[in-house]
Amino acid sequence: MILHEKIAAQLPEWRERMKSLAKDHGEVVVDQVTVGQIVGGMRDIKSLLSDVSFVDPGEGIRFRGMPIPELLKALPKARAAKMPLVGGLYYLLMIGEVPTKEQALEVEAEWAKRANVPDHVYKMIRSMPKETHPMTLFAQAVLALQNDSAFARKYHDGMKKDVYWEPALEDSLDLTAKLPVIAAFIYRMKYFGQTKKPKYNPKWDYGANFSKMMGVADKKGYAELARLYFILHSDHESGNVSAHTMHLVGSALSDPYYSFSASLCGLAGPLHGLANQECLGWLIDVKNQFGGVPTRDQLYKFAWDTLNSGKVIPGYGHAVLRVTDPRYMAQMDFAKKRFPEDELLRLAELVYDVVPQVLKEQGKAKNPAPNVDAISGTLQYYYGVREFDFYTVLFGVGRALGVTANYVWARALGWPIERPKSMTTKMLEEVVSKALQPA
Ligand code: NMX
Ligand code: MLT
Repeated sequence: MILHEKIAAQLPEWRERMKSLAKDHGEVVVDQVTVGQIVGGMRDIKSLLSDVSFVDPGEGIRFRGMPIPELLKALPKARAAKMPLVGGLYYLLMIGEVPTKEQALEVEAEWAKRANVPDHVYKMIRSMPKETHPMTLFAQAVLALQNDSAFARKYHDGMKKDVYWEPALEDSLDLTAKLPVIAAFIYRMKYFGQTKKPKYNPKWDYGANFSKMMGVADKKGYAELARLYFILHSDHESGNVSAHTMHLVGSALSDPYYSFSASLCGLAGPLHGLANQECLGWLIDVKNQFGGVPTRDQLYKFAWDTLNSGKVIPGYGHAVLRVTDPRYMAQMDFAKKRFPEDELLRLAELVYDVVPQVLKEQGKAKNPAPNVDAISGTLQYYYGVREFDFYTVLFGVGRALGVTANYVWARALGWPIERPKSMTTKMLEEVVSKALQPA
């Protein structure tokens, strides 16, 4: 399979680079750690390595070195589509080169072959209480697939370290192929009571299949959105909760299913992926309170009321970014071209005008600009996916692409189990006292 061949061809050089860094330059100092960083969520400590994507605080994400506008232009497109094939993005994340259309379609064909979801997974989802959150169902479904892990099987049979990446790639392809099917099943079952298994059609690409399986009315429009959505949410370097969880759990040689299920549990937190559900809830609250798009002054007061009640304004702020998230801009651009008059979109635009000012006045958030979640729900809502507690599942389908690419490379380069060192508060206070003593 094409991804296997391409990774195998690149491996000797990458392994040499890693060896040289570890053996010849292991003592070179990269960063220092302050007390503030230890008690402040390890912000900005340069201690992770990933070549799949990088977030520049002043510019935003680059996928394999490519900013979003360049990426959307360069990747091959599905027939009669403006948005790229998701298979092309997966090729780029895994291999680091823009694929030809044939190469992107090879990945798509591989997904079509692997999209069959075992019966016991459907049974398990169907058996859960009706009110179960879709993210719980999604994480459980991924775990239920673990039984079929090639990585776990081969590890227990006794596999050599230098081939770990091969079953890791197999599992990653199987997993990413099944996720849109499982997500669509959860959607149709939970909100419409439909328990039929969705069918993945090999004639269509990943985005088109997802839109058909979801059963939205405007299937063409939604397929375009699905392609864009999965691409934009695929990766955000390695330090965010979902990516780092995948990496950490994977470093114990837990297989991709265990690792990704854990990653999804992190994504389900309201400060991370669940913010997209919270965002749309907040917009709808505004709309309901004012019977439509409010005035600037009304929105200004509503935003302050949110802050004064002790809540965050979802979709705004970021741990790394210090500008408007380019993923927000790409989605805004998509929406403005297709439905500029939509009421919720006009409201989201007004929020963009007002909330950064409110956050600046409050003076706490380091970045008062919107992140990816501030707008993604507005687009889903327009196409009829209005059950907003489902939105984080969509984020999860996309995020799998980046974190599995990182997983495969971590195994290919033989990275060790992750194990940072902790200290006690007393020890930290002693470090501070020592630093304060006159020399
Ligand atoms: N609304 C209100 N307060 C905020 C916001 C916001 N949108 N963003 C940051 N702050 C506060 C933050 O709670 C903290 O307060 P305190 O000192 O009382 O603890 C203070 O500003 C400093 O926080 P920062 O250093 O700017 O942000 P941090 O790196 O700690 O957190 C987020 C980053 C993204 C968790 C934070 O901005 C936030 O809670 N945003 C709203 C939730 C959200 O949109 N999350 C999605 C992020 C993207 N994603 O998809 O994962
Ligand atoms: C993400 O996409 O993971 C979020 O923007 C959070 C982050 O990068 O910290």
